[in-house]
Amino acid sequence: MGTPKGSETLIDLRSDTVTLPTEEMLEAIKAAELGDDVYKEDPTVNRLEEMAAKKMGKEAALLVPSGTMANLVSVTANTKKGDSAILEAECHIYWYELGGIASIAGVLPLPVKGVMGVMDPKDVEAAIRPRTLHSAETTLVCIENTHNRAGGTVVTPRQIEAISKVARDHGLRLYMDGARIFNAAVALKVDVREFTRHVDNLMFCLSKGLSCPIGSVVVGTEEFIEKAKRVRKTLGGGMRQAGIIAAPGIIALEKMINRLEDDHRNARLLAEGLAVIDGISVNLKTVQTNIVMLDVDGLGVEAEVFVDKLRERGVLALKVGKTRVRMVTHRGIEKEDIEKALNIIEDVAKEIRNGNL
Ligand code: TLP
Repeated sequence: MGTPKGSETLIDLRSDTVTLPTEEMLEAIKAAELGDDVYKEDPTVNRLEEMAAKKMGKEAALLVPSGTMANLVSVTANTKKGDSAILEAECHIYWYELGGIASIAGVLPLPVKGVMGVMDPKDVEAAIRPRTLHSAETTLVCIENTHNRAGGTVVTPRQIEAISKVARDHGLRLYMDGARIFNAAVALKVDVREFTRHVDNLMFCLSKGLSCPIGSVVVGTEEFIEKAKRVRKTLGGGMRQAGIIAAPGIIALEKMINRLEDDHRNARLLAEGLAVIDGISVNLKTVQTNIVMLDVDGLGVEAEVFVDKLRERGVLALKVGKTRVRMVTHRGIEKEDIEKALNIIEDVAKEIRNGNL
């Protein structure tokens, strides 16, 4: 792996998780009123949880340290050991979370292939395993919104409603990994509750496009959150003066949502620029929010080689498959950075095409 030249000019498109807190967030951390959250005595955490529940149109919420823990806590609290859960075959829970729902929650994942991250309700129905002497009873369906590996695609409120109908008809719960749910809401220009009303519970991340340093929030009924809190404690996620995490979270919910539109605009600009570079292919239909997936197969190299070459020139991207690369826009990446990145990518592609490896 090469060393980037002039680190001050790095354009980091690996993820929106690399965003740093704003000055206002750092001030809010300093000023936060604190208490012991395990005793429910941190006023800043309590305020964030109330705000989050209200914003999502649910009864209660719970702050957890990460999106991965939020998913594990939620799947565990929605199921019992030996149950099965239907999830989209490329979803984060299935791909990136070390199989925690199997190894810790004791849940059998039943992957269902979707189109652009969206499962067909008929396929969901067909995957349900009944309670018999032989099968792991299905009790949960999980959706991901926006869908990361599909390229930040939006599962529309209508599509959620259709899946929720199947879930309801069969007595299953519906959970949403809404790590980037505000990107979905901003993309469709609708209130986030349009996405949450048909799910039983969900999580969203503060630490991605919303720019917080740490934190995700699980949201659902009072009863579910009580259960989730016990699971969080079991996993070692009971935090003490967690107001220092909640304080920037409050600012994120108040001020950082609408600006996601800038990230979407930049992602579009990036995707359209990439799509016309010889040897790089992009499915523009999937570019709906702040994620761009590109394939470098046409250049005759693997993603790793391409990503390393970009890194040497100061552009950071993520390998997500043999020839697939992901780029994500976020606060701190401006239109000029996209233009600069495109020039560099075009140069690198040309070098590779000329056999200059
Ligand atoms: N995703 C990360 C990586 O793990 C790939 C990223 O850079 O996108 N759900 C979804 C849909 C996610 O994209 C992520 C993070 C998580 C859950 C987990 O969140 P964290 O990283 O806070 O555990």
